[in-house]
Amino acid sequence: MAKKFYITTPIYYVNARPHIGHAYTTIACDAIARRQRMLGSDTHFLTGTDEHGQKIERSAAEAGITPQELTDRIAGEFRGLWDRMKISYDDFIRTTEPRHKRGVQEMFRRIRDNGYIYKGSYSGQYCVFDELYVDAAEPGSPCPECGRPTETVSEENYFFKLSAFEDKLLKLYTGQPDFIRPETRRNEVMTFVRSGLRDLSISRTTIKWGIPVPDDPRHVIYVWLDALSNYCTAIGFGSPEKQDQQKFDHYWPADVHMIGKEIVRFHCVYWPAFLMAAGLPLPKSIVAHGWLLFEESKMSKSRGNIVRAETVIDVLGNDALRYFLLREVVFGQDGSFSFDALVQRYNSDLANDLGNLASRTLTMITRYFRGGEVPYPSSGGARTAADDAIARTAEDTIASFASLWDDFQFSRALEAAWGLVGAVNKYIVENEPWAVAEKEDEGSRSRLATILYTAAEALRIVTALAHPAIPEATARIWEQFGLGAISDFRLTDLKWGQLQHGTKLGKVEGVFPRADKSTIERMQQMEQQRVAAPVALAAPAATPAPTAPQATPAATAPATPAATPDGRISIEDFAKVEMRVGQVKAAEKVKGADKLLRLEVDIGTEVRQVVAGIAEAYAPESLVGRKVVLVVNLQPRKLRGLESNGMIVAASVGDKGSPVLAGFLEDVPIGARLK
Ligand code: ME8
Repeated sequence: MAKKFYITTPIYYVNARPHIGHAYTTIACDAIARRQRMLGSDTHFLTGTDEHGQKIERSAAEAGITPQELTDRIAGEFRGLWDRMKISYDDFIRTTEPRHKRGVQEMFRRIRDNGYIYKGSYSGQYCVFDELYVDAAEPGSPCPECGRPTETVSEENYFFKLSAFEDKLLKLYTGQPDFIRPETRRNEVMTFVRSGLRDLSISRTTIKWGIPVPDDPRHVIYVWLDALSNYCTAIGFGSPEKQDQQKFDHYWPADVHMIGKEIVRFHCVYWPAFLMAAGLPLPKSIVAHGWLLFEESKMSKSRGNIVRAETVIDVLGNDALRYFLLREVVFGQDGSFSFDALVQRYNSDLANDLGNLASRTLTMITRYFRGGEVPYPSSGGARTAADDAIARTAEDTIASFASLWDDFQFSRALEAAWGLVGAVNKYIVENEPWAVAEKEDEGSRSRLATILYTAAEALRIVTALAHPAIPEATARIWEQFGLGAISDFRLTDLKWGQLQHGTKLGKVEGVFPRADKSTIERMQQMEQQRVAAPVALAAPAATPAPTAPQATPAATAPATPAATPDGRISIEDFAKVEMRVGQVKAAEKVKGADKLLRLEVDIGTEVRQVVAGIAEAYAPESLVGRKVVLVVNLQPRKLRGLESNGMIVAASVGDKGSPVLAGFLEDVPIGARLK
């Protein structure tokens, strides 16, 4: 029976749109899952979205929509992006689905029935951003994870007896050293647990947007118990159906939970403790990678320094993004993203090294051998030590690639594979098959056959190894080899000499067109346009651009972009937005909302009530009499029970996106339209 392999990404919060930080984890899992499938494992790859909790509730309120509307919209964006990126997930779980709710309640029940839940009262600090209870902190103290001020919560809660698991957890970390990877994270976790664990509040009464505690619906279940349980609920935990239970028994425990380093504590301390308390087996390993940095700090929505995956995949294709992230970032450590480094890596490793090897090897076989068939290598006089050296390097590469990849060292595994690419390119240059091809004698024909067979066989091996990392280009090279669908190939069989002579090549085409300076400019422009025109969460989701085109042959210009992938719109589209000059007649704070002001704005034909999120930047009295720009034809929406009829236009400035109102240097009449 095939070995089962179950791998998960974190489920991403729906308070922000996906960026390449999220794509990084998802790509790493996708690459691992693809290799497992090629090894013949019965693979299950889960991803999804985390949709409950105070953070989501607040993001929805700020956007003036219901939590359900927000979660539907952003979950759709995550899923849509993974589909465009051809992520091979087997299941996508949303924590608002009934199958999840049922499973989380069952998890709670089991932990309670086993005696690990009691009722108590919590009075202390809570970080809404990290959804984290902060022990031994003063009111207003910063969150130890993100530094934001914590909020004081005082409520009756259900508590989880986390303190009962200190010894068991330490035993787990020492007895199963691979449970937390890499080692540095394991050491941090052990230090944290050794310093003592306090019981954990696992319910809230002040939040509505969550899963009710079974038999006590005044409480909703703490968002991290809810979220972590997804790894079980998605594969059938808590379902009354027999086949779901069988599925759970089959796939659980997970082989790999892949996460970013900031959520190690939740996965390596809380999660195994919850599972032990529920009497369930523990995952085999939790693998934490570092952060993707952009402009020297962690790429994140709150810092406003994100890069969208769409920009890269529209311009350079999926493989370019995947290869860059897996090759450039040393897994486990932080790594920097930049458009320059991306294009440099793409040109050197993909367009030059692999792209050239593939196109010249396959083109020469088509040109020099009748019917474009793979020639038969000589075992006799036409064979040289250089041919054998390539065969040996290829065999060594297969072995080292496997051990590095299995150890999550993607960068070094790819480096090893590209070592083979480099060796074969050098071998071709040194053996000059184009010169040998000019001679017609039998010895030269045999030498030519040997050189090109050697190059082609090495190329086939690199293609199979690199497939999980760059699936699209490798699938095309495989087809050009005349070998059919690469996904049907079993990596377990991979060895030197499998390429059959007489294999008829397919049509040979370049796979990685070279990128030039304008490629970087195009990507930068696309990102600048996005920053200049941030789309509020409340706006309808943008229509996703069509899937990135296949890269065009090397001879042509860089991949043609999909229809308006740079986000340009027609003048007709712009004309739909009616912006007018208005004058603020009255302004006041909205009760209970730190960020909102209620304004009355005269737009010439009428006075509009507008609720705007500018209270932290403008005192209400400073606005009266001021001329502002108002989008007047937006559908009205309700914020904190007040109808808002229009949107004030402001620049979003700095890390926090502070609003700065648009205005005019000259005097402009009230009601004038902006065009
Ligand atoms: O934490 N670099 O969700 P989240 C690398 N819902 N990886 C990054 C990244 C960056 N700059 N930014 C995000 C949550 N990630 C919880 C998880 S799981 C039961 C619940 C990736 O939307 C990385 O995997 O904040 C990180 O752990 C995850 O996205 C955080 O996603």
